[in-house]
Amino acid sequence: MIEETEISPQHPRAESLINREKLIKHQKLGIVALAGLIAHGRGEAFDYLLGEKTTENAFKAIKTAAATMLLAKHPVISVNGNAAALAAEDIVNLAKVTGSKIEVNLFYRSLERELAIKRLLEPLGAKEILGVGEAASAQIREVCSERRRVNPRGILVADVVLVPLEDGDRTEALRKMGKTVIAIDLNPLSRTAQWASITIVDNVVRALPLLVKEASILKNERPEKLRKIVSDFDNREVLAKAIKLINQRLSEFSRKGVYISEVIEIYQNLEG
Ligand code: PTJ
Repeated sequence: MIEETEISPQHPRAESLINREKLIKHQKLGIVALAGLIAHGRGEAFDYLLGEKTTENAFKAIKTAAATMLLAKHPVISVNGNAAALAAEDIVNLAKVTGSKIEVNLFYRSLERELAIKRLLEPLGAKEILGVGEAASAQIREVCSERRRVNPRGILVADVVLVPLEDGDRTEALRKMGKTVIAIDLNPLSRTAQWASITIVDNVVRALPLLVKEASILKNERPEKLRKIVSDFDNREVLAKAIKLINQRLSEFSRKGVYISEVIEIYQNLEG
């Protein structure tokens, strides 16, 4: 029996605390790596700086990602512990809408964790989960971690790979193999964010449902329209805007001293 801390919906940071509890629960269930909790904390810090909402800039990347997945021949959604814990249902729905395969690919690889993720996704309607155990029989030599082990019918032959939040060097290797990589990463400065073809600088919790929605809308559009969305997209601009947003917000708050509006009001009343 896994004990869960009850979060009051009245708590000003209820949503953030609920997501944190999800991570803790799924860590105890053997789905999230211990380091996944640290990774989540890093994400939370960037989310704070970005304003904890999907920006117009992120939405542009989401729309382009949806169009890219719909145009792809072999799209694959790569799933790790954190993504499974935070957005299992959205991952399965996205796979259905875009005709993508789902492949488990872990940094802290163990058969137990792969099976636990498979058991989480299958009851939600996932048809086939690639990358579990011996099925990940191919290797991407350029990748320096256990993430190098991939399925020969999945990531190895994919033309488009979606990587919701992850570490380091794999995106670079996949790009160098000629694949289009869509990353969801709250840190616009991370190697993954910088190397991706399309970087969605947003929380997977907000970005994935929007990606499912956009893909459902765009599914009925003609390929020319989808191709136009993709060709109009500039990832460097998206990254620059995300960094600029953090910069602007920090400059503004450093000028005011505080950023919570109620606190500003109290200070102003005291001054008045
Ligand atoms: O499940 P495994 O074994 O594959 O391991 C997964 C983790 C996440 C532990 C592993 O990939 C890792 O160590 O990742 P990093 O290096 O901590 O990088 C995670 C990145 O995701 C950081 O740039 C975070 O800012 C970002 N991030 C964390 N939570 C979220 C996020 N981005 C979007 N949404 C989030 N909820």
